[in-house]
This record gives sequence, structure tokens and C-alpha cells, in this order.
Amino acid sequence: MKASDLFVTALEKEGVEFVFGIPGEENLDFLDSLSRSNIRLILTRHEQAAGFMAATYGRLTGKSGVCLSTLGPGATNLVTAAAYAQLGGMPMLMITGQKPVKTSKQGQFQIIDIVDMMRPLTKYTRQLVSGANIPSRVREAMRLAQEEKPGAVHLELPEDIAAEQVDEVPIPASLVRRPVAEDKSIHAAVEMIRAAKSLLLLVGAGANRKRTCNMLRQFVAKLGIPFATTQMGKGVIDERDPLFLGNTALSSNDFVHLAFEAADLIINVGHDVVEKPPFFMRAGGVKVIHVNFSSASVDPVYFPQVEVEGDIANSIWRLKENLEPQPNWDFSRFMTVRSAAEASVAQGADDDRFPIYPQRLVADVRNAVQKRGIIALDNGVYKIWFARNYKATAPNTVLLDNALATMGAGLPSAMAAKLVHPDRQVMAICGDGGFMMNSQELETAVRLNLDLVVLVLRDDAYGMIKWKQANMGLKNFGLDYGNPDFVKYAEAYGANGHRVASSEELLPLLSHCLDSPGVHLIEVPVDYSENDRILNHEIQELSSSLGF
Ligand SMILES: Cc1ncc(C[n+]2csc(CCOP(=O)(O)OP(=O)(O)O)c2C)c(N)n1
Ligand SMILES: [Mg+2]
Repeated sequence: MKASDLFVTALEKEGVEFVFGIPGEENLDFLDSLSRSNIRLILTRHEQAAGFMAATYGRLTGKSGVCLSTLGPGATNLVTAAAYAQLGGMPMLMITGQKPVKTSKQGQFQIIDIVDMMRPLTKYTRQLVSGANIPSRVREAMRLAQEEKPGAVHLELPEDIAAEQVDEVPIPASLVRRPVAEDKSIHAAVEMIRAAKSLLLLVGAGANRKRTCNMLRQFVAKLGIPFATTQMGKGVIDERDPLFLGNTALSSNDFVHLAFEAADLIINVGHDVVEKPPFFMRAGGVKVIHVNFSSASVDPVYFPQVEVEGDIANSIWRLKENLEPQPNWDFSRFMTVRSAAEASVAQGADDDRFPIYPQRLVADVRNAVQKRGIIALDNGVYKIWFARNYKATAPNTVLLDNALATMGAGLPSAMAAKLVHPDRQVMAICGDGGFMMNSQELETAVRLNLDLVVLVLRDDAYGMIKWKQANMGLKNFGLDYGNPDFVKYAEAYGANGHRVASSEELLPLLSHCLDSPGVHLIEVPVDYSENDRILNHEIQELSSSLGF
């Protein structure tokens, strides 16, 4: 058997459904093997987009997404996606080509050390130097990518190795279960929870990675403990729950932070310090129980007192079984916070000024998208508004990146979500800056016949940085640009282009596009002029006026 056939067979045995990427001449044997397999090649227009798609596939399924590029420039284009998967805890295997390793007559043409380049961005990076090693290398790469905390891995398959003849067969995955927490750590946590007065639950990214939602829902329902979410923990428990206190879209000074301040104990589930801190610990302050698959990385703002390390769903189930609601628990201040936070989130939902204000935008999107519909956000100032105001109703239905926080992933991640969940509504929400970083993938989306809505929020600027600039008291400089006519731009790709001309038009248009086949781009002019006033001042003033 040809080594590239063995490689592709090994991927098939791992359950790989898609390979996202752009082949180069160094991948042609691999491509040929792929053509005879059950795996579907998703050809993209930029390797970065292929990487974002593979990572998102991994994020949604827990199985490693796979992307492919050539050597040199193709592989360097994967770098941002590698960092995205690695920081975001998304399992992804990158396969890159290389010139022949045994003999080559091309000098150093296109050659850089890709294996080494990938080292700080991956859990595992290897060059294959013999076809016989393919089974073990592929299995090891997949094992590491998928094991908690998931991340990126890389294999380099040189041309001459791909063409070798081999006799090996793939190594099947072993039967393996995640380890569960040790009894004493559960008991320590139970004692601490019993003795606390004002305790709350914070749900972070790790809780979205595996099926923990049922256990967490039962925990909250039985014990009545209020909860908050981090940006990447949105949706694990339905945020319409009466015990929901808010999302930590901002790092401080929002209503939800008053709850953290009023708490004497935080049960912190699935959070790690890669996410922008949802709260800051300080010496002598609130106590924290860290519940996660792995131990807590200590940081100046994070040093929990007790750790419950092991499968999250199992830990939460055991905590729940060992606890009853306690008479000393008092959530009254949290409920004051909740009422104020809910009122703040509802504000502006019917604002009819135009260009559209973010609060209205979020409210309309929420009204248009079904419970299990998915929104995939790029990075810009609207991400804060969506994290804060959009009530996520099911796990992994708000795909945002609060780890690398890269621009450019909105459209590719939405496309991957649609491939994984063809039966669900999917909407990409991008700034005009982030959208243009991978807008070429509109062609891919049209070619794949995806039913997709792409919202492009147009402020003709890198709005997020403008907001920070204003907040620092600096003059407006260096962040404005022009844009293409987005309607014509969409049409040039064979997509449907729409432009919103008044705020009343948005909701019916969103519903129409979500219900119609094909790719729909909607240009939405947005007014960010109140961001600074609201996010940096008003919320802070209102929350501090609650008086605790
Ligand atoms: C790849 C990348 N480059 C730069 C940044 C820094 N950055 C964060 S948000 C932002 C502006 C985003 O502009 P846009 O997409 O138009 O969204 P807006 O905030 O205007 O709605 C920039 C430059 C980043 N996060 N990622
Ligand atoms: Mg913008």
C-alpha cells in the first residue's frame, strides 16, 4: 500500500469526515489517496480559513478537525488557526506537505522548519521520516489533540515518505475514559459549599466542551444556587433561567461583578485563565473551588483554595448527590443584582434609531434565531454586546473566541458549524474589519451550497480599537477605512446581498434570510457612538449605585 493511502485510512479509522484545506504539489499523493476515501475534501480559498473551520469542527464535535496545506507559505498561513485551536481548547490536526527528505534537487526553495514553527502553537508536532511510523504518529496526534485540554497538533508528511510502499495497518484507539475526581477533593468541596453563605456557580469554556449541561442543570435545579457564565461558557445552562446572574462580557464593573463581590464562595466550573478573567481574586477575598478536567494554572488573579480535578460532569453529579440546600445560604443580594442586570440588558432592545444601536441588534438577532440556532461571532466590539445581552439557550450555540480573540474566524466558523449541524440555523456575525479578513470564503460557502446568513456590521472602522482609544482619552486617529459595496460584493460571489435601511427592517429581513436557502449577506450599518458612554461609564455608575 502507498504510505499516503495508509495515512488516509488511518484518518478514516479515526472517524475523520472532512479535510479542510488547500493542497500544494507536495500533497498530491495524499490528495490522490483522499479521492479514493470516504473523507470529504473541503477546498478553501485561504489556509487560515481551513484551519478555523477544522478547529470549529473539533470544538463542536470533540473529534479532531483536520486541515491540510502545502509546505512553506501554505503552512505559515495555518499559524493563526493553530493558535486559535490551541488556546481555545479545540482539537485540530494540521497536515502539511514537505519537499522530499531523503534526496531533493530544489535547494532550500520554499523550505522553512515548519515542525519547529508549530512547536509553541501545538501539543505535538512531528515530521514523518518513514511510512512505517504513520499508524503510531496519527494515533498519537489524535489522542493528544482530543485529550483534555484539547488543542492543535501537527504532522508533516514529506513527498517521498507519502509515496513509499508500506505494509503497516492503522492502530485503533484504545477504550479510555476520563479520570474522575478523588473522593477527598469532592468532600472538601462539599464541606466548603455547605459552610458558605453567599455562593455562586461560574460556568466557563470547559463546561461547553463535553456533555456537562445535564449535570449542571440538575445541580442548579436541586440546590437553587445562582450562576453566571463566562463568554465561552455561554449556553451550558439556559441563560433564561431565573437563577442566571449575567455573563462576564466585561472583566469588571458590570452588575455581575457585584455578585462576585458579594459572594464568599465561587464554584468555578470549566474555567481556565486563557479566557479574559471573569473576576479577579485577591488575597483575603472570595474563596474559589476550581472544578475542571485539569488543575488550575496559578496566576496573580487566580489561585483557588480547593480543586476538584476530573471529569466535570461526574464531579458535578457527585457534588449534587452529596448536597442539600442549606439554611445558611443567602442569595438575596444576588437576586438584587439579577433584577438590575436584567433591566440593564433589556434596555435599548426597541431603540429605533438608525444606524442600528448594538442593543437593538442583539435583541433582534435573538428574536430571529431559534433555540438551537448557532451564532458565530468574529472579533469586534459587538462581541461584548452579544456576550452580555444575548441569552444563549443551548450549549455551543454562541461560538465566540475569548481565548486568542482573533479577527477573521466568524465566517469560517459559521461555515463549519453548518457542515456539522446542517439542520440548524447558522449565522455569522462579523465586523466590517473581521469579515474582510476572510471574506473570500463566501465563494466556498456558495460552492458548498450552505444555507447561511452573514451579518456584516458596518461602521467603516476598527470599532473596537476606536472604543479603547476613546476610553484612554486619546484623539480619534488611524482606525477608519472605506468598504466595498457589500451587496454587490456578495452578489459577485453568487450569494444574496441585502442592506438594512432602517431599524424596523432588520428583524423581518433576518427571519426571511434564515428561512431561505443559500448564502445571505446582510449589511447592517451600526452606530457605536454610545459604546464608550454605556460600557465604560453608565453600567459602572448604575451598578455601583446599587450600593454594595
Ligand atoms: C487578527 C487580528 N488583528 C487585530 C486584532 C485587534 N483587534 C481587535 S478588534 C479589532 C477591530 C475589529 O474591527 P471590526 O471587525 O470592524 O469590528 P468592530 O469593532 O468595528 O465592530 C482589532 C483591530 C485582532 N483581535 N485580531
Ligand atoms: Mg468595524
